[in-house]
Amino acid sequence: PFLENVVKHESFINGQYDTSFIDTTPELFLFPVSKDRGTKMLSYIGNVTVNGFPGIEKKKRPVFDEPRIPKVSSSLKAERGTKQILDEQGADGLVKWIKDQKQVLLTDTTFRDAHQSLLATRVRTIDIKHIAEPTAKLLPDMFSYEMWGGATFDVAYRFLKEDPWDRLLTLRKQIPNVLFQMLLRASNAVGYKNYPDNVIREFVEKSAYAGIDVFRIFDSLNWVKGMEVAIDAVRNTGKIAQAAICYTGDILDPTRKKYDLDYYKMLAKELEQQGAHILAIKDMAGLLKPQAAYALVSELKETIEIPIHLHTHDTSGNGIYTYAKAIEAGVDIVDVALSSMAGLTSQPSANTLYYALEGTERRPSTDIQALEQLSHYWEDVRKYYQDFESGMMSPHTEVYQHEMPGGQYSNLQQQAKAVGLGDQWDKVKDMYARVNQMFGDIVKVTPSSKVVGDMALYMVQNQLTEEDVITRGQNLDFPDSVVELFEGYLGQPHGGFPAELQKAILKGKEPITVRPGELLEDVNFEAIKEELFKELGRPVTSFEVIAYALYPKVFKEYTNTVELFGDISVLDTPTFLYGLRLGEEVEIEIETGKTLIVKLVSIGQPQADGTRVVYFELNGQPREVVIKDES
Ligand code: 3PY
Ligand code: ZN
Repeated sequence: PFLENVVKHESFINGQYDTSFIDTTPELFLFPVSKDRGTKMLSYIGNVTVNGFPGIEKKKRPVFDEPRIPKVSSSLKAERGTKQILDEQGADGLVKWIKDQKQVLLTDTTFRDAHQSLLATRVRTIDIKHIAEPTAKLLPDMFSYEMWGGATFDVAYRFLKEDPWDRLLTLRKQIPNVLFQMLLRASNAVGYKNYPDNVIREFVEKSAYAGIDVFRIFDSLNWVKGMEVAIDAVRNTGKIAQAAICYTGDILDPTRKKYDLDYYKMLAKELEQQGAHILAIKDMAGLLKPQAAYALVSELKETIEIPIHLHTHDTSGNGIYTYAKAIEAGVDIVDVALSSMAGLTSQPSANTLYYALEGTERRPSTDIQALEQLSHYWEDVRKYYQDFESGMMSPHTEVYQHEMPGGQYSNLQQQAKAVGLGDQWDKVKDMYARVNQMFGDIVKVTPSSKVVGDMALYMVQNQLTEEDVITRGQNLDFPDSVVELFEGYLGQPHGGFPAELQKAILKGKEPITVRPGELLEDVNFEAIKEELFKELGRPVTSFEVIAYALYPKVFKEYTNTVELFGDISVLDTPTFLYGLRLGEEVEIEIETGKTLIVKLVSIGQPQADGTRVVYFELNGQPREVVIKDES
């Protein structure tokens, strides 16, 4: 069946393949399966119906409306866009094109940061897939879609039990015209710690191969040395290296001198010299106030030649005003989300910005009706994920005090709930700000923000003060992430670590000051491949090898789940999260042209061994599965 798959593959037939074709084309390994896929699927549905979905309160499946998918003719071809400019004119051609634009260009973050920030990154591939083609056709003039990276990579394996590479490969097929952008945490890749250099290089290469065009690279401490390998790796692929300065503090506040205009100008200059094609200002918490945005963008425009791309979060409610001022100062590109997925901890709304710029020559050429139609779809789909909403209902100017990144807010809140601190969320936010000061006022963005969050949870949980940490440090068992930060394994913060605190946390251990990648041994990909081959009993793709190199435990748990339940990414989201109501029926397309019709008939009483029999109809035939009742 393998050879059959190869010769039938579209890229093979069209001659679009090279030596990595087999390695990087996972669908070649999709053979007809012998195990009963139907039974596995019923086990999953039975299980989630009886026990609920991990991390959210168990409840009866709510009733949802069918999402409104805009009607776009299937014979209409997606217009040529920025993807064609990059492919035909290369990175320098694209940069020149950006500079020639009068309008402000837009990156749509709906597929990544918007849901990372509003819905704890839980949006599944199937919901993006259903709107991908209409999006390509309705919004061909976006600069890029940010659709991968950041937390989406591990969340896909960890919680959604789906393969993030599939998302990238599938969407790339459906969106051929607009650049795909990802968020890359430099030496931390899409993880929470520094990885060996060869892992970073391999990950970048495979991501580029699978479809990423623009890599937004940042270091969580703004340590340029930590970004060198990633920038170089991206440049080697011929794709766009967009290097970011992470914005923290407040350049307008004369009492906060640590991160002033000169600091950001110096960073921007260094990144340009490192080979960045575009500079990003990554305002991950939404701290950049309107006048500060004007000052920062104006000064950077004088300092560097490369285009500037601004990213913010609308947490404070000032997002559109900040963008308006940055646009006035000449920013080239800004990040927005479709309005139903915008605002609050997400990006400012594309729709709103369009109207805000009416009457100016910088208004984007985007079709406002298209933005509205696509927004309807997301308004409906967002309801599926209601249990992952943060509960923030209105602008939250407190962010200027706690400085928590938008992408972290709903995730840390989930973490707090998980350790029983759900009702002490105000305390956790306050402690987050105090920990930042204790750490010497550091840049807070993944993973440094996670360390601050871990420490804040730890201190609230154990009722510790800053003083306790210093005086009782020798006897405290600090979270691993905190120790690693102070050991220097996330790099070096601007101004160094506070010495006394570092001593208390390291308990005599010597910190490192070199780039962690210089000390970490290369990963042996061949050995991983062999190990996985033995374990999974099937050929392994290089996508899977790199996923394992980044997240061994998470990847294995994912493959175990697939073993148990099959490919559950094909389930519609209501069924995936809530199972079925009694008498309810769903259609599940397990592969093109192969559909299962599943009806939940009844759920048996709990038995002495803690199990229940769940009765279904599968394609009209009665079937039953035994489920362990976890309640
Ligand atoms: C991430 O690294 O995931 C972020 O979104 C940081 O802002
Ligand atoms: Zn962000």
